[in-house]
Amino acid sequence: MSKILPSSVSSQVRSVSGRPAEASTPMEVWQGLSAAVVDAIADDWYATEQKYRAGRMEHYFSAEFLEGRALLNNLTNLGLVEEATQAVNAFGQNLTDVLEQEPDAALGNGGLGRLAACFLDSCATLDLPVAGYGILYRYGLFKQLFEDGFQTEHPDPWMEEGYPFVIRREEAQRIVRYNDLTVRAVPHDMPITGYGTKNVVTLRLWRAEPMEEFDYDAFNSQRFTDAIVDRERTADISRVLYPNDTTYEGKVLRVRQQYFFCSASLQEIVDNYVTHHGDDLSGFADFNSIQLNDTHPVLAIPELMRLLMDEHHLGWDQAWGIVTKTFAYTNHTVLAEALETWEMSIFDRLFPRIAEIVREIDRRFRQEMAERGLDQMRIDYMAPLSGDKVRMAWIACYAAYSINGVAALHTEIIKRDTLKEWHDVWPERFNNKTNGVTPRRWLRQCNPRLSALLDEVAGSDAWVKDLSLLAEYTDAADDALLDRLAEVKHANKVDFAAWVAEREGIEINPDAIFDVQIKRLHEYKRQLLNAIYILDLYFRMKEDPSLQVPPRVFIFGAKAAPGYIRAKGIIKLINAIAELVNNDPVISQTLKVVFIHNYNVSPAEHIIPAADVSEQISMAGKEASGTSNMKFMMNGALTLGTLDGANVEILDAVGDENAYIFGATEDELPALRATYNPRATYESVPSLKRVLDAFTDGTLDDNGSGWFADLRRSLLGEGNEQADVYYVLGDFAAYREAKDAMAVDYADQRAWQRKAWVNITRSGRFSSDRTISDYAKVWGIEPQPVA
Ligand code: AZC
Repeated sequence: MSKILPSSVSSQVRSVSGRPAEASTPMEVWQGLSAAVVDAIADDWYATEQKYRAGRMEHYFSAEFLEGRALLNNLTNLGLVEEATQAVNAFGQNLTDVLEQEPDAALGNGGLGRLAACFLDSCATLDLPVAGYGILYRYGLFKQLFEDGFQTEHPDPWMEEGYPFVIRREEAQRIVRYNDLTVRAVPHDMPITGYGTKNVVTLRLWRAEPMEEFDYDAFNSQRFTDAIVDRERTADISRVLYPNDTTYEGKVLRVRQQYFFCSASLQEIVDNYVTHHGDDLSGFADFNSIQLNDTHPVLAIPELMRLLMDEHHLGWDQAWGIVTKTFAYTNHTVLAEALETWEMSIFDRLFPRIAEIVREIDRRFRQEMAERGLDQMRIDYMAPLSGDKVRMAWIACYAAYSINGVAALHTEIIKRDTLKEWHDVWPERFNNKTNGVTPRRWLRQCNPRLSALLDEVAGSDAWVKDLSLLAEYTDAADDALLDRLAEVKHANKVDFAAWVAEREGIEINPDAIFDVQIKRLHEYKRQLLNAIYILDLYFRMKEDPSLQVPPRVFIFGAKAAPGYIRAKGIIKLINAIAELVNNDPVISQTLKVVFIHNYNVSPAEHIIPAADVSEQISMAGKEASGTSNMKFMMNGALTLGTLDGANVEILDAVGDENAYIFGATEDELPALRATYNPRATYESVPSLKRVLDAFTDGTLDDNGSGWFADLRRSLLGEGNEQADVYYVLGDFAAYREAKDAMAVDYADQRAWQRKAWVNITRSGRFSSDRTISDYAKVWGIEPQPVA
């Protein structure tokens, strides 16, 4: 393994700051140390790239890569943490402070984007010939602040101060043409290191740049604004992740973005094929496979058709034959709104040739299905075009050689409901790939204390590359070991309490139960159920001051989509409950509510190692998989959850006695819903009325927004709106019972630690290494270690 020399660190720092290393700021040290890491891996990265490009490769297309911070992750993977610590200590700096300078690369929204990042880590660690392709957004996911408890959104210019982990590759630029605009796609490569290997995977992020910096003539004739119009239109393409698409122009921009990175990536992949195998493209699919991470990159399908036919002169049938051996598609959600559809007029406006190809795909699809004997109604339902809409998921299902869901239950649901019609025609295309998370970032790096204990128990760090090894030690949990585990958790909680005090200004008790729900804010995830529980507990304690309640801290982290008012209402509600609870002189001795603002990858690294309870309480059938559930489990938190997504498999791994499962199951819900009356539940479940009435009776203040009344209405119904779509009130009694029982169980610390240990040691199958090994079979690739 290459080592960074301390002299190289200080000279890199000096070249960044122009001052002696001792006099450089922590930010400059971060820059210099990061540059030294890139220097250390440069040869291996190049060697990997050369090797991969010559053989069969998998290309992972994703609109999101939620990488988070890179420096510590790279140091961990390369085994350089100790050396880096000494190097910066040598000039009077402290590594922890330096690491805190790094902005998160938040080029993603949530689970889907973080999954892509975990996958690349696993591909690197397993030496698999894979590259990632996406967009270098100038602004990552918005920065969240709270003002009076309301979420406000602010830009996140994460690269503005320079970012050593992306390398601009000007020479590898491609041209992307729209009907109304031609742009340069300039690749910016991010090295993704693996643990204990020389292989370095490339994440290629495209940035849109104008053909010309500005219109010189226009500028010279003092038409200054005209001179930069095209430059700004171009920059818009890679300016932000998920621009607001509630307007037509917003949709046009999204489609432009999607085409942008698909076209640039495919041009490169096709060129690379030609370089290595000549310009007969018929063998393309022997060397290339492309995973479509949800529907955002589905435009790659007609774009590859275009490249093969128009640039390489293949006929339709031959091109389609290649395309249908190249693409695989992952579905990440059963929520209808996420199955993208676009107006055909957008395609006609931006790229008439792609529009024409999509029409032809539609025509041939209809013909093929008619020949198979499908009835007209079904054909109309499944066809890529419907009226003026293009259905991206349907195109993916038609073209893909493999279609997968992200947890066993989810895959069953897509086969049965969401994608049933496709499953009827092509059952052999469907397969499950239960998600996983990388144990490097989510255990080794974020929880050094537990890591050290595991090294000791297992006698080496081999578990970091093969998490299933830990299963051998489930029974090793004697009192001495459990004492150590308790010390680790307690120390993590003390650290976390200090972090919360500093970041949020709230004092929390490290001996309390840390009960955590961190994920995007969405009604189906039911943060509202958690909030209702807390408010109910507050009232119970007010009512009966003698009630025995162990100290508890309820921790939230969540961003709401800027246009999703009801989700923002839930944030405001939780903040209002926090006000109420944290400022009550008596109750706050026992309970605290903390809403971590601007939840992101690096806050998660602070929160998860300190958690006792992992809230995974979505309405059954709605959370495709979940991945924080896996991170918590690895770090010894117990799941409090419904039988949804990967919770089902977590329960299977740990056994009933090591998790808290409650609520209606996916197969029970239809019957329950048929007779469900939320108003009757509100009247009959003890205290529920008291809680919901507190939304609007002045107990909680929504600053006149009317949002709390809206939340109450969403649960109880009014007018035509369907009430309590996500069965919050229906599951409340079961949730309260499970959560109360859990709090009682916590008092028996020895038993609790034993459960935590079972969770840690049985988390092996939730390593993304396992997931990626499964994908590698679908992709037809083998490890290619560089010498
Ligand atoms: C998420 C799912 O909601 C989550 O359950 C899953 O774990 C994750 O993908 C990774 O598979 N979905 C998204 O983040 N986004 C979309 C569009 O589905």
